[in-house]
Amino acid sequence: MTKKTLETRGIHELYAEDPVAADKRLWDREADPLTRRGFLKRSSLLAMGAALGASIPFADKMPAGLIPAALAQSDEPFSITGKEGLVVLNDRPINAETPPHLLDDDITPGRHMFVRNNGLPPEQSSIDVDGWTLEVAGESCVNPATFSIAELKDKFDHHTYQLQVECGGNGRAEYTPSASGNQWTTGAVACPSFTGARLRDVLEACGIKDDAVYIGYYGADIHASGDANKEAISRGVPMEKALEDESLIAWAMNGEDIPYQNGHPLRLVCGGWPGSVSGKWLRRIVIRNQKHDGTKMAPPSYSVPKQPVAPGTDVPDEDMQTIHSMPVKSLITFPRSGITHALNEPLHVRGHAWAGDLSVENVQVSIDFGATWQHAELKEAPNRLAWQRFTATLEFPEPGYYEVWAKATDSEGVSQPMVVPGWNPKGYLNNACHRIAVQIA
Ligand SMILES: Nc1nc2c(c(=O)[nH]1)N[C@H]1C(S)=C(S)[C@@H](COP(=O)(O)O)O[C@H]1N2
Ligand SMILES: [Mo]
Repeated sequence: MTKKTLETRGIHELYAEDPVAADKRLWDREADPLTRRGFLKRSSLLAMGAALGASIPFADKMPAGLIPAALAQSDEPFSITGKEGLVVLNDRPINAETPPHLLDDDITPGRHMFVRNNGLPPEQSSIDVDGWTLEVAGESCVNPATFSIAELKDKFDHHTYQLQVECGGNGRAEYTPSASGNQWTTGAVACPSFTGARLRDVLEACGIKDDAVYIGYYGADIHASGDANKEAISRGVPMEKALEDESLIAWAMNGEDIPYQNGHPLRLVCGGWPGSVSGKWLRRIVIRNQKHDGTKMAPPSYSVPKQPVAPGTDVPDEDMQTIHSMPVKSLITFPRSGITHALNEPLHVRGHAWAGDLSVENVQVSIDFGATWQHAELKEAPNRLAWQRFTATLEFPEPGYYEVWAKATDSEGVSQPMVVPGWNPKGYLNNACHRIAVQIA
């Protein structure tokens, strides 16, 4: 399809026919900041409802093209309620990433946690916490059961862990040729503290048959097309990951309700793996006697080539494998890129490093484009699967333009690459070194 045809067709029409082309068309526009007006021009009523956090009962009476007053007042960059400061990459479905300097807290506050929606979340006003149920079933479940949130809290021990959640596509924007999907730069990662029941305790209470190999989740959100019978996503993890101490069915984040966009009132959290295994608005868990086969389980979703491929290669599904643990990575969260700093004052930099299922062994920083490196101070993680804080004090030889680079190495001796790693068709697993610009005056 030529660019011209893409531009002259209605986005919804195009979504129905060719979602990839439709998505591409939205990203092509990202050169322009996404303003409220821009957002509304291209949004369906469903997406508008999601942005307002409520449906529009008299939608059929709304004049075509009318922008709801709640959203129409300004041409300021569009922002999501409760997520101010995040950069919106897509509004259908809603996806927003966090600038590095807003990830500076040890424990990510709810308002700074990125949002990655594959479809349309349940309407906020329809979420009835007291009436919410979690069903546990599947062919490898001995005694299928349903729990209210109160029952989960009552029957199972409570556990709190700080857990890193990173979207498999974080860093996708750097791949060439470009990969379809949200053009995440560095901000699809967070490490809040989650409280809930251990997934293991709940599964064991329902009985796990000997042939169990996988679990799968289902959430209350629906497909981006608005078709209520189609799931947005239904993924899962092998039994070993599901049974880890840190795999939680969480009802709280940072001691409060989980933010609406992050899966209130209940979500699965399996830290260290692609964020897509941590199901939001959790309604149902199935114990499977085969690899879970829900929406977005099969390649190319969340899969990479089994063998490295040349950029741009068409990789057949059978040559792809599902991503498990995420690779070692780090992010400089202070100072903000682009600052000017005085020559005679040491510069204190800090950030976080994480390594999927592993821990981080060391972090090094460079001010000369990787020619020389110095060790940063690295803290231990508060618990397994949490990110680790690094700090370093830098001195600069003379005024001018510098970049600070950070490079983490995991407990198996594997380091972050300085350039974008192996190209893959969907642009997953970019763990290249993060860098910030510093002017020394
Ligand atoms: N029900 C449901 N769960 C979901 C998703 C979704 O769209 N629906 N997105 C997944 C993906 S791809 C990621 S990266 C994480 C993002 O979590 P967050 O939006 O809370 O940051 O949620 C995962 N869980
Ligand atoms: Mo994701």
